[in-house]
Amino acid sequence: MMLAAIAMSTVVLGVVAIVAMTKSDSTTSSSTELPTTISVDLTEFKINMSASAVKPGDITFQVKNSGNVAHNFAIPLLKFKTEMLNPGQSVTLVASDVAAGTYEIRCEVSGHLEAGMKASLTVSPDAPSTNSSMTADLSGSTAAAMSWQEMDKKMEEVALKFPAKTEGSGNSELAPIMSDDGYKVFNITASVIKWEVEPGKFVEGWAYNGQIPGPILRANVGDKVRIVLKNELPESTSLHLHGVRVPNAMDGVDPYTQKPIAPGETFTYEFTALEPAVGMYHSHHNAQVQVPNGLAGALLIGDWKDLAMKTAGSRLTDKDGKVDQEVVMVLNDSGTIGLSLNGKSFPATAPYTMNVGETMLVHYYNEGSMTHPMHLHQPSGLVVAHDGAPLEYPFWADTLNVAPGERWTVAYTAKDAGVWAWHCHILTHAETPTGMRYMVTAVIVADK
Ligand SMILES: [Cu+2]
Repeated sequence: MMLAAIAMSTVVLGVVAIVAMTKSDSTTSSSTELPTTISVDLTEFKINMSASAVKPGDITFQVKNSGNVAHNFAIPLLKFKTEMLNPGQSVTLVASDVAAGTYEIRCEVSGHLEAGMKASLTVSPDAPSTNSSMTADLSGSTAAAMSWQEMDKKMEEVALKFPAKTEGSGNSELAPIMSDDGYKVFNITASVIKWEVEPGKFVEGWAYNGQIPGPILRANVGDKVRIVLKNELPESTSLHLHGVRVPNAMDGVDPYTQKPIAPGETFTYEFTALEPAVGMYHSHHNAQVQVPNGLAGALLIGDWKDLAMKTAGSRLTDKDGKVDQEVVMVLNDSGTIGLSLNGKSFPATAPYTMNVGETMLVHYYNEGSMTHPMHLHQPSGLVVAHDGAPLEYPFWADTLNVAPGERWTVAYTAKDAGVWAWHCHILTHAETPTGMRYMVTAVIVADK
């Protein structure tokens, strides 16, 4: 993996984005400069910046709206601006190759400039070193304060912590209770919990049965399934069975197919599993908040170990023609959980173990808001199903784009022993100047 030059904080609620900006015409490019980061706080009616003078080059603006109404952050001379940010929302933007000069900054909401939301940024080779503009709270953005030796040391420290122990883990299999009327019953409670995303970093997670992702539910084709959802959240919710064939009344789309499940209430979803599925269950109410905050899990219908091998035919070099383990990997990038694999950020992600000749079946689930090209370094992957439909023509991929809402099922057969990195290949989702972070884990292959 390469070093990512720009790191971003994902602790914040709301959207996190990185947008490359257009450059100004001037020539004072400074590719050798270390990255400059300026924290910007928007309130009524002020723009506070952690630095007002910086050296020319790329400038990362970490903009937060701490006010009570919508604001944006604009540098008209550079044709540079953020989207409108709602209260509490943050965004990270990069202005590339900013030349020396004085730049006026403003909020573009009508009347806000006049009310005081303006500032000035001086870009000059004589500006103090970028160190002074660094802020302490931003994960991994302290590069400019470090020598390369310190950087190497920090990277090693993080790497050696893997796999770091944290409280809580998601994806445990929930055994159903058989009802008298022949249903497999899954009892699920949605509530807000403290969730340790990475060592020592606790966030407000929204969880099914205290887990992020929620417990894995399994059924066979032909089973009658009942999911009883109790809402202990501070707001209403509903549950959508994404990629699962259900009657319309069980689709979980309030207010159309049901009323919202109010706090304290319980709703029962019932259906017969008619077809194999690599399904998701997730909130469909205020979902842009509830899902990335953690309200999502896997619902697997059918024997996917068998289906995958039948689909693969003779393409895999597996030693006995059987899948040895089946795992679910839920990708996320926003909400309180942020960039993560199965609710955890490196080094708290769980590693996987295999022996040479064994096959691991992975169901990638994207419950986030961005596409993630997932890349496994060594074992070769045969993509066998998309969104729960076995492929007519399985194909090989070592890097696979998983878009929001998609599920891809990949069979990996281990060929060579070693510790093989497994990560999202948008490198700001995997690395920071202080080491690997976020969407990174490893497959440990033993030569047996
Ligand atoms: Cu990614």
